[in-house]
Amino acid sequence: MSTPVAEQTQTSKIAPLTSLHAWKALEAHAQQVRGLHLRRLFADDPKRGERMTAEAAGLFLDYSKNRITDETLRLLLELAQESGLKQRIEAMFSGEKINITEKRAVLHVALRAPRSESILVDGENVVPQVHEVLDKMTAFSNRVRSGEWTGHTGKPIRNVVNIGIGGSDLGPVMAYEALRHYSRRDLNFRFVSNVDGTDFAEAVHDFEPDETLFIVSSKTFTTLETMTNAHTARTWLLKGIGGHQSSVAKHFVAVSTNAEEVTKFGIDTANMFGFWDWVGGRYSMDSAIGLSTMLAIGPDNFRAMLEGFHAIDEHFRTAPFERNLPVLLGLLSIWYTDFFDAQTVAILPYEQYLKRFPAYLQQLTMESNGKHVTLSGNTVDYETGPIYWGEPGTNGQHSFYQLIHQGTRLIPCDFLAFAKALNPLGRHHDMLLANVFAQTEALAFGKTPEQVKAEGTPDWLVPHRVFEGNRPSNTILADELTPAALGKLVALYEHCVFTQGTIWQVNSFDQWGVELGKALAQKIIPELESETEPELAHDSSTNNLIRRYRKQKE
Ligand code: G6Q
Repeated sequence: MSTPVAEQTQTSKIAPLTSLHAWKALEAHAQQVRGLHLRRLFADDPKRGERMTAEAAGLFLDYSKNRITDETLRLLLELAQESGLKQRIEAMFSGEKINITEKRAVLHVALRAPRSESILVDGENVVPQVHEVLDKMTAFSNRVRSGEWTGHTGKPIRNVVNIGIGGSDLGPVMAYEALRHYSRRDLNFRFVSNVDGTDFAEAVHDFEPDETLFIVSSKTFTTLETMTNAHTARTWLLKGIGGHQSSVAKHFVAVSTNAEEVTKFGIDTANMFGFWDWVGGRYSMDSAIGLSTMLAIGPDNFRAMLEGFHAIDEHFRTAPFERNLPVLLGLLSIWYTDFFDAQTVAILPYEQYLKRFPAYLQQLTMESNGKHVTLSGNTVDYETGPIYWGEPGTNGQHSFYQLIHQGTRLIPCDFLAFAKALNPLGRHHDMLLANVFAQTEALAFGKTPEQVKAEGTPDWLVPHRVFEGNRPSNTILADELTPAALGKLVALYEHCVFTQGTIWQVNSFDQWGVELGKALAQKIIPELESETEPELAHDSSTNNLIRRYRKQKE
């Protein structure tokens, strides 16, 4: 049997990462650079802050405050070349089945391809299908937003509840929060994901069933949490509307790849919005999974978001690596993860609307690159996906920034900010941005004992008030948080993840750890629910916890 092309691209042509010339050179180079301070690097090159920048589609990246020299960059770029990044990008964009463990193409880029483009999967152009679904979403959104779509009692929809989890929740929640400024304020949007009944109960507690639309978002339509919440929602609706089964069609729509299960649930497939197995959950916020986003911000804004995504897709595919934003971001994170033992990356948006962006990126990055086996099935002997985390600024400054400034760990940070405020209020925005610039400056340059003493600090207090500096950060500046800007930012990180995954030689597109979670509880559920004392065959701790719970819940 011949090896599929995608496998050849990654597994047979590329030598193990640590045997690559650039990798070995980086190991040696890291020893020399480790002792270099950003103070020195900036002092030696007065133009560094202007030179080490790159711009694409209105996103400006300043990466000068990183612990790198021109040589570091040269070697990292060589690593990208040697790792076959260019070929791998082409393989993704041309629909090759690069998700080898699930034998699937990876084509979230097709979700934002213009109508005129052609992307083939198994010989079929998928772009027309993408636009067909977008058009269906548009027609539906217009009907709901105009009040033409009415509920069972003839009232227009005022409340929209997205039921989904993981990739079918985090993107919709993040996008709704991020683009709230553009959303219809007379429509309420809520998101139910957790199987904890509180999530559903709180989401609907002030809603009238006959004004509420549920979007059941689930690629597989079999996910325990989502299906449990969907059934609870149906019961809630029917109870509130007097048990009329026919009301389900007016109050439930589905976003799924599984028409059979959607029909079984009782949703008419006419009200089902499809997507495809080549869209991974965490890469799906711009597919029909974004239906709640479109309902909130309207079809035109949704399409503007897609154009933003597409602009960065084109940039990623065509820009030389030394000016390629996702490639640069990806390479810098590899530099710290593998050569500085950094374990995390902090995402710090100085934009209140992006408050869920770090949570969104946690899934995108950690589910994609939280892998320890290469595409050829070997265990890696280097670190892969770092932990992504963060909070919006300036709030984080009053809590965990202490550790970033003066702790013992190296935490590379991405600062995100916008030149224009969506809610300009007095001096607020200048203050906000002043904090971004001040933080990156303080992290990089710190404060020496001499400077602290010169401020009149008593000797005993000096060590406590010294800031070593040399803490790396990127600053990403854009003009204004528009739908297009959000699309650009998400695509930037999607392709950064792709760059990392390619170099680490892992499959960024499967999630067997998540699949495990989906199966694990199934065995225990009947043991918790059974009327009679179940025979338990777990370890003694799990057996004991189950018995205790059964007793306590009575
Ligand atoms: C995403 C993951 C995972 C998935 C959820 C929901 O990449 O695969 O987070 O999105 O488990 O799955 P369903 O959409 O099938 O319900």
